[in-house]
Amino acid sequence: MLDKFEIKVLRISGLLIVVFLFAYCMLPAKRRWVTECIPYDKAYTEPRVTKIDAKTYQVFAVAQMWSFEPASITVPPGSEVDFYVTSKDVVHGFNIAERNVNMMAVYGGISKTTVKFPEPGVYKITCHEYCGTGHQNMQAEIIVDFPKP
Ligand SMILES: [Cu+2]
Repeated sequence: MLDKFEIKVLRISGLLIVVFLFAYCMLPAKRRWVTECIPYDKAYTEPRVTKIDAKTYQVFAVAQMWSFEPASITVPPGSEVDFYVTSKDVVHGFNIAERNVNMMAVYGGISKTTVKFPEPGVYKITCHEYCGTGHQNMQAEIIVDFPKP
């Protein structure tokens, strides 16, 4: 039998869950910032950057011990970039701290998110899941810069 205090805690917890789910559902889809999981396809495992139009890019990033490919990505300011991330071996992380990106790179899975880069700069991509002895060196960068004439 539950005592009064336990019932109170359960009610408050349930209420918090309901408030959270309600708030989440009320957010517009664009602000939810949840990584999409895409059905696995070998086409995503080839690292590349594809230009869709002047301001839209697709990056197919592959993580492996202990690097990301492509290691350097250059896009112009104001670009919107779709990242498709997978792994060749173990579980890695894909973190762009300045743009609030936090994804997992999992073998056999594709994680997708869309990020805008309004300002010029160098944005570091780091692995934030411990993946072995070379983990601390696992970095890549996104260079947001105006195209050279
Ligand atoms: Cu790592």
